[in-house]
Amino acid sequence: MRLEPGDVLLVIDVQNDFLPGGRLAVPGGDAVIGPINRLIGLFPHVVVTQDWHTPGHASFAESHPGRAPFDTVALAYGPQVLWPEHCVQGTAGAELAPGLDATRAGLVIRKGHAPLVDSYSAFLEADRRTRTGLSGYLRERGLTRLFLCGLATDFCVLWSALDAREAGFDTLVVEDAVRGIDRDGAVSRAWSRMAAAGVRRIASPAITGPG
Ligand code: VGL
Ligand code: ZN
Repeated sequence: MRLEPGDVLLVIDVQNDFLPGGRLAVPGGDAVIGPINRLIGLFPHVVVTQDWHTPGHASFAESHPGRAPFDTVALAYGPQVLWPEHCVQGTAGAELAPGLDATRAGLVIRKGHAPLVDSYSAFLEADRRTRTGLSGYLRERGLTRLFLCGLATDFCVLWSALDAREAGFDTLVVEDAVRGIDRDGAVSRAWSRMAAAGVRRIASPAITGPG
């Protein structure tokens, strides 16, 4: 597939805490960096997201006495899975992976920074009302086709892809440039949900530059 001027690469949460050795390590998470760096070199536009939580964030198990990671609790907006503390603003774990060549990114969008609201999606917080501004940015810049990559397939990539479709963007996920947490088969369910929403799947070697 040859890239066009309205194409944007959306690099989701390639941050230290999601890599092996991090607080919420995604198995094989570091394997996405090589393919993503190649794609960054090809795309006319690159946007990066960063999970960026306040200390004591409501999505952390540590913030709910007696609860453990991966339990589900009820928050004001509905059910919330609890995670080990991760990607706290300003910490080394929240930094982009040092091997990620993010210098060409035109926008870094930070999400999950409201203390009581999580945000898997790059577009819409977990209250499903508060917008991050990303769809406005993409529209103002005339960007219409989104290629998603990064971590994790079954959470932030999934929710971002579904919301991208909801917002009317042509949406593809780069299958070899994502990895999932994959508890209880969540990755295969994520692929099914994305396919049902009209998200296409592509392999990174099939993507070639615009010229
Ligand atoms: C993510 C769980 C919690 C992700 C972020 O990037 O997929 N997952 N926060
Ligand atoms: Zn998070």
